[in-house]
Amino acid sequence: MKYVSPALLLALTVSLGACNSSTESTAPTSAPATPVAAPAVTSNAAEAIAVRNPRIRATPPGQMVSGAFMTLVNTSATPYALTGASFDSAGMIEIHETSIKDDVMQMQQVSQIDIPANSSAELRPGSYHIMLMGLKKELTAGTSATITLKFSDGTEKTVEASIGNVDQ
Ligand SMILES: [Cu+2]
Repeated sequence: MKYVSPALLLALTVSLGACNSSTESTAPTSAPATPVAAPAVTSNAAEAIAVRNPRIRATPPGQMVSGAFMTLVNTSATPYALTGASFDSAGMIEIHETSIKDDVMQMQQVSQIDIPANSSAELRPGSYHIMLMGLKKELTAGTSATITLKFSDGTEKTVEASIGNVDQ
């Protein structure tokens, strides 16, 4: 006849209990995993658009107009557009597109310049530019000035543009 001492029985029970408890605590939770939410789209034009090489054509004394040029790089998957700008010493600002018609170079006002998703828009002489009119002061080569860009989503971005002889 086998004899199991009560002490051993107790030890076994405790040990089993401990084992069970340990197993429970490490068992995976039966609750369904919370689906990972897609990251919120926090992008706006001011953050998504990088302004490269902003430059403004220097003006000789007495000249009241100039142009601002730059490359607008859209680093996002959302299309944006440049819809306007402000410049302290300009009385009036328009967005223009230069084109050649019947061998005559002409400028035309446009409502905006599209900056497609993951692409860029080029503002350069002979093409799109920001026309600065009614200048209240001379724009001296070698200096710089701030210009504020306005985008289609209502955000704005102020950049420091170099003033000089803009050829392209
Ligand atoms: Cu113009």
